[in-house]
Amino acid sequence: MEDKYHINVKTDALLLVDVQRDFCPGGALPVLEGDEVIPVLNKFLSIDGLLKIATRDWHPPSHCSFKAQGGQWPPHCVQNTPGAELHPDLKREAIDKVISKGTDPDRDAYSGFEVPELSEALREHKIRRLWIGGLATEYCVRATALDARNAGYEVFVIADAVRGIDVEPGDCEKAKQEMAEAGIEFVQSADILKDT
Ligand code: VGL
Ligand code: ZN
Repeated sequence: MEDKYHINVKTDALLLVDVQRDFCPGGALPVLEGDEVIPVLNKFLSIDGLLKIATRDWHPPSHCSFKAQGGQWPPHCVQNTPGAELHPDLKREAIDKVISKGTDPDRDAYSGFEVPELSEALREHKIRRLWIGGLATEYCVRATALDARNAGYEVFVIADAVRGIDVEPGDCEKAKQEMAEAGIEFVQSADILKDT
């Protein structure tokens, strides 16, 4: 196996994007098969010594992205509601840090890098590479991965640990192409975890 698909716990971090109840089946803005990312991500959450950071969409009740305010989405991930919780099947106790985004009522924030705390934590731990999984592929995963790349990180998306919404058919595929063109690699979890 190529070395680059080995996780190096010293300089790599796992970044989980918005693995919340509302983005999973039964939630307010469900992503098809969104919960299927959970068993895959739980394997990465079991890796000792790896820095594990999760973002969560954490909106005030009258967030600008909600339809009542003229936005695109049904109300979702409203602060302190059950739908905003990280999914209970996720190995939540292994997560080192949870970063809330989308908290400003007047601004959407698809990327975790809009919150300075994320870069600060990565810098503090001298992280150089990110393994990213979560929801949704063409929104928050895309925005987070592209920002990470622009910030100079080496970025891998765990291909079987992301799912998208596809508001228009092909949206997900387009986002994947865009990420690939930015130098982001898509890797199957089995190829990463083969010999861990
Ligand atoms: C997201 C739509 C609205 C996401 C967040 O996490 O991808 N998508 N808010
Ligand atoms: Zn949102």
